[in-house]
Amino acid sequence: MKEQFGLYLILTDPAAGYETCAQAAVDCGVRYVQLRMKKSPREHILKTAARIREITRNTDTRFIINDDLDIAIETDADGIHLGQDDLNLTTARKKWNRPGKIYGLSTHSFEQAKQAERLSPDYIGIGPVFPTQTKTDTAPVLGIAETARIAASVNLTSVAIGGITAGNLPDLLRAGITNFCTVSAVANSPDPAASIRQLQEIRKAHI
Ligand code: TZP
Ligand code: MG
Repeated sequence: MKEQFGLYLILTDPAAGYETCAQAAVDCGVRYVQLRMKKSPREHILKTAARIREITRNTDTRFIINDDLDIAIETDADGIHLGQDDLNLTTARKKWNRPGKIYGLSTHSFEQAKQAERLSPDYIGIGPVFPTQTKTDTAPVLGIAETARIAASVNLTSVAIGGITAGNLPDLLRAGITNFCTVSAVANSPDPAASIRQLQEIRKAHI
C-alpha cells in the first residue's frame, strides 16, 4: 500500500542546528527525518546521527541516514536512503539483516522509477521537480506534471524532491502529489518548527 505522510524532512546544515531541527520535526509529527551531511567528517556525522537517534527514538518520526550504511548500522537508524550511484539496495539489505529497516531509493526518471519497483524499496524519491541550489549534480528537472505521472505510475510509496517550497507546494498537491521532501525550505529557516507547520498546514488545506 502506498503511504501518505506529507512532509519528509532532510537535514543538511540547518540554520537552527541539527538537534533543534530534529526536535521540531518530532514535535510536529513529521514522519521521516533524513540526515544528509555530505561534506562533514565521519566523526561529526556519527555524533550528529547519535543525537538525532536519541531525539527520534520511540517517536512517530523515522530516522533515515543518507548514503552511509555503516553509520546507519552503528547508530541503529530506522533506515537508509540510497542514490542511483550508491551502494546497491540488495547488497544493503543483505548487510543490514534486521527486520523492519527502511530502504529508500532516489529516482530521476519514469524508467528509473519503474525499475525501482523490482527492488521493492519502502519508498522512492522522485526528482528534481524544480531547480535546486541544494544539490549541484542533479538530473534534469522533471516538472510537476512528469513527477505526478511517475508517482501515479509506480506501485511504490514516493516522495517528490527538489526546489519544493511553501510557494509551489499547492501546485504539487493539486497535481496529486501527496508526499514531498524539503531541505532548504526548513533548513534555511531560523524557526524550523514554524516552517514545518506552514508546510503541514498547506497540505492539510488540500486533504
Ligand atoms: N535530490 C534531488 S534534489 C535534492 C536532492 C537531495 C535537494 C533538494 O533540496 P531543496 O533545498 O529542497 O531543493
Ligand atoms: Mg546518495
